[in-house]
Amino acid sequence: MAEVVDVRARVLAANEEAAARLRGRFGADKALVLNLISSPGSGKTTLLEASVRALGGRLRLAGIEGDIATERDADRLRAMGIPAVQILTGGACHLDARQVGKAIDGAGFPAFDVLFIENVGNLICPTSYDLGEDFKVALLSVAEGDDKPFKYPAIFARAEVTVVTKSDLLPHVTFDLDAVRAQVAVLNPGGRMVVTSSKTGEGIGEWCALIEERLAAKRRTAR
Ligand SMILES: Nc1nc2c(ncn2[C@@H]2O[C@H](COP(=O)(O)OP(=O)(O)OP(=O)(O)O)[C@@H](O)[C@H]2O)c(=O)[nH]1
Ligand SMILES: [Mg+2]
Repeated sequence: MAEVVDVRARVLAANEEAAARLRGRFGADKALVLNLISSPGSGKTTLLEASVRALGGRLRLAGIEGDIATERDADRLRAMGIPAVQILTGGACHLDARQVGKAIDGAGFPAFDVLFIENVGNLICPTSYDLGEDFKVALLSVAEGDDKPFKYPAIFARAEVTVVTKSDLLPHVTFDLDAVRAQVAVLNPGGRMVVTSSKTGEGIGEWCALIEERLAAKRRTAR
């Protein structure tokens, strides 16, 4: 058991080093990097498509898509006109910083202002792996149940932003937005919550404004 703990600690330490190198690189480029984490099907790629529609004319965007299999999500972003690369983990339930570094080196992306990293769909293992991002984003769709922040506390505590997705479905499901807001406030007192629907556009303006504010702040402070 002690050996398992030791190996895990070493893996995480190596990841931290790779993440620190990436963070230095993103800082030098003054590029904002988001790490999106949620259960499968919560609406990560659809939110990115809506974000590209809203921000694409003003900002240079790029995407890294993490999945077990298929190029589908990277294809969806490329179809929106932004450069995107797919990382296939072949079974691993999260992305790590070395994979992200290799993907960027191999992709030959043109310079970007904002890089979206969509992690493998899963609320648990991606939480521990720093990808050099500026902040993590936890997505929770209204179809998943309003008890999830307290059931999966690590991600909602670490994500600077919680995006509730699929708000257009609220009339059809039992989901108490205030209960979710209260759980997120307990887990992450400084965190923000944005309620969105990529279908109706609700909250997309607020979400994109948040990205633009964070990018502007990074440009002011990054050296
Ligand atoms: N009604 C509604 N459906 C949505 C919304 N956003 C996404 N969906 C649907 O939810 C399904 C999953 O969306 P994706 O964006 O592929 O979800 P994902 O989180 O990227 O999924 P994985 O990459 O497999 O983890 C699709 O059928 C979308 O059309 C929304 O705002 N409202
Ligand atoms: Mg996706």
